[in-house]
Amino acid sequence: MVGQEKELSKDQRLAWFKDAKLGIFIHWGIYAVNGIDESWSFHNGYISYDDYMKQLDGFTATNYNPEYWAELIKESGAKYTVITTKHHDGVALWDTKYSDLNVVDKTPAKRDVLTSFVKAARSEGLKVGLYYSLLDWSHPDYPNFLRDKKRYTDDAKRWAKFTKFNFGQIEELTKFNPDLYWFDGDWEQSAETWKAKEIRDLLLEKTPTTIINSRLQGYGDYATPEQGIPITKPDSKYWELCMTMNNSWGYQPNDTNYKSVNQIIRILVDCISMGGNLLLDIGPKPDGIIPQEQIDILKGLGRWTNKHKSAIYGTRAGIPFGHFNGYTALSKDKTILYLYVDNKPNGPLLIKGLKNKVNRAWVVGNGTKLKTNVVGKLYWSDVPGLLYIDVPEDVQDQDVTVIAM
Ligand code: JFZ
Repeated sequence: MVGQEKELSKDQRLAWFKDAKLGIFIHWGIYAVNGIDESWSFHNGYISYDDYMKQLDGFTATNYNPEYWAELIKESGAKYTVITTKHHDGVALWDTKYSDLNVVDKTPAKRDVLTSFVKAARSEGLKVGLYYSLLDWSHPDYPNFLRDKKRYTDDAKRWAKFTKFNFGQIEELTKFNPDLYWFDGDWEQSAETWKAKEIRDLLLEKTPTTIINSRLQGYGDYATPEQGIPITKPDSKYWELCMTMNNSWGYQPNDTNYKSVNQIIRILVDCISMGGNLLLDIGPKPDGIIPQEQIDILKGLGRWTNKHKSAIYGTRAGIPFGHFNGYTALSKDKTILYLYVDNKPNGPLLIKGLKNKVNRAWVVGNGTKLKTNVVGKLYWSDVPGLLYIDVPEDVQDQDVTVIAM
């Protein structure tokens, strides 16, 4: 049609996402004040709604340094970041004109903390994703409120008012031109009730390059398996595992059950080997300080990702498990096979049954050429039956050694 751009294909829009492999999720909200579950704590009755909302008075953002956040996220090796612009509690991090339940009007922070983060993240070259809860347990025209307590059922007028509000806030977010939308809370209504298709159309009209997660009732672009390590490859070309560092999304000082850097690297490698991304969550304090344990994890990850760039970004899922006792991935052009060695090998690595000729093997991050020993090579072929690779101790990584071949 004349004067109309052809819509970008899904593959074009998701190309950067497919290559990104690591993103950092940020759950920042008033729940960090008491260090309790985001939104769910009042929904499930662990705290009254009014007491939950008293946390507004403690959200100061006094030490909030969005440039530092962005630097740290970049340093971790992440290519994108997703921030909670509004969780189920309805408290917006930006200066929304559709409700005064936002950190500008209702907290001592007294300012929009979202705009500055988006700007800082973009200047670090990070793609920016906005998390937005479709359901809003604070809005007087939203039907569900506390568990077992409903405001109304079947009131088309009130739902229409809520829909107008929801589209208003979503339209405000489109002004950021997000690279990604991360919807949540879709399970309480149907696609038709949310007007999920209209939401999708609006987002793509405003930002034709944007991508949308799966929690938009079937109108998303990629799958979002949550927590629990994906045991098998998700049935989707594009996916992202989102995961906490401890057991909480937001800041909870009592939760000290952090995974080690080594564990997180192995989970990242698990995702990479299956062609997906890891979206790793941090939960800053109400004053904007990122807890030290989380900083240490981001930096620890950064040490490993920085050393192994070629074996992370732009890679594709690896070969079937039967060939190698560990995780593998392939380069985009499928000429390089990466082996992730997540324990100290007690002898040479064994790769079996490859159908390709192996020219050389080396250690990613320091380039050391490795000795290979082919056993069982067929007389009429260059293809090895059993291929042994020696990985001397002094070239091994403290966490996961990566061999390229
Ligand atoms: C949602 C939120 O309710 C939660 O507070 C947090 O923000 C998390 C990232 O997302 O929780 C979900 C959503 C979907 C599933 C599980 C928890 N799910 O599909 O299994």
